[in-house]
Amino acid sequence: MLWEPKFESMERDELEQLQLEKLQATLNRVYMNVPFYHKRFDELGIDIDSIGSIDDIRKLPFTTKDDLRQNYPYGLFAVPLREVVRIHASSGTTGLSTVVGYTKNDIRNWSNLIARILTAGGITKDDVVQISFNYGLFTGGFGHHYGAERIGASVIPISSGNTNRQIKIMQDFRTTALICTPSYAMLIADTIREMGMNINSLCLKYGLFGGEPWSEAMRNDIQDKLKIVATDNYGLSEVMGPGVAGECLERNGLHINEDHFIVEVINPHTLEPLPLGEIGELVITTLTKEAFPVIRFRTRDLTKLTLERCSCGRKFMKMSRVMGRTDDMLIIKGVNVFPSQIEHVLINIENVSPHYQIIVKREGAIDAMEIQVEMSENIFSDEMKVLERLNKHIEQKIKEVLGISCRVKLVEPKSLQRSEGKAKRVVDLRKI
Ligand code: DLL
Repeated sequence: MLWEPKFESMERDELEQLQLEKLQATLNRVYMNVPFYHKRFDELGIDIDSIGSIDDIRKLPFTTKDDLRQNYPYGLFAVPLREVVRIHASSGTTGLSTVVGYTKNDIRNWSNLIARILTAGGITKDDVVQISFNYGLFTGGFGHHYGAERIGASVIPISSGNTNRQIKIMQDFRTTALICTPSYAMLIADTIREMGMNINSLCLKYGLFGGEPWSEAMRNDIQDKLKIVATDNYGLSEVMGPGVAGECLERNGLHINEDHFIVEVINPHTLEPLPLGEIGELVITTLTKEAFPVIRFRTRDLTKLTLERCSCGRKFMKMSRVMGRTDDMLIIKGVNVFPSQIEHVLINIENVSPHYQIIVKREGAIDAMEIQVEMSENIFSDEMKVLERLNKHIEQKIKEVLGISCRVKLVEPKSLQRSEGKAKRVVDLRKI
């Protein structure tokens, strides 16, 4: 267990003082050691000594994923490579990958923060933790691994994939906690059902899921099927990896590790900061990272913040589950569409499963959206008439919510590709 009330339950004024000191140290570090920040602050006439309060952070420029790419691979490192003990990178599916580094201290801090989040999610040294995130350049596998060892749990570093083997190991090794993406947890749960295995023959108690967006309905489904308590866990490689924020057992928002990060929510169009409670883009500044500090990094993730008291005793601010990404937004026939809106409609309709894929095409000069939705087993063999009615019903509901029409195609149960990592919900053929 790692429960650090000295930090996690710190009073606000004390916390802000600590944040300010660490922010000043971080600004010095990047100004001295990273030519990119040095040049940018000079160009904008920013004197880092003038940052005398947390609110002054607004005087600083944002850092974007493009800035990281332009400095590929090591341009934004703030220490010489010989002090770097670990390198991770994003997959690079949307362009050149971004590369991040960690010093020994960074790894220690990272492990501690993951340990806190595992503890908040119910995991202790008595647990057998199966880590089914990919081990490799992705931060999910190794990040959780070090944190789970830090609390003294028994770690099974199985990595992702080979679902039947995952389940056998889970049964034979008496796994009590599962750590992976929510979509992989769902695939594991469905596979257990198909195998006809009695879930009570497993010892699972907790699940920590993250790395991609998921809904409350999906949480309920996973909790029911696996008979576990499932918590949400958020992070991104540019800032650290997992370990930025995680839910406690109250399961009502993710506590942000504010002694290591300053978070803001901004309007993604005007770039102005938004008050607590308003939905906008999350911006993160690291306070303790040595090898790869980032200043006001624009995450593109949409969320809102709250300072409401939590029954668990942690006083760190909470962020709501990520509601989507600013770059997830599809513009179809001029209308802004988020995949999460479509998911929300589907979840509230009976006889369809939560598995769907959105395909966007251009027919002539006009955008066309097709949503492929898996039927549930119990309706699959019904008459055509019933299926047609369901089809029309979904199309109508989506039109009500989005204001544009789409084509819904009901597909057979289990026909859409399942994911062992992050699910791919959108196929936009217009870009090809
Ligand atoms: O996905 C780090 C991570 C691994 C977090 C495992 C939690 C668990 P990246 O590959 O850089 O890093 O992807 C980061 O994934 O900006 C979000 O858009 C999304 N994301 C991560 N966690 C969540 C979550 C890891 N809990 C990007 N809910 C982020 C929603 C999430 N989206």
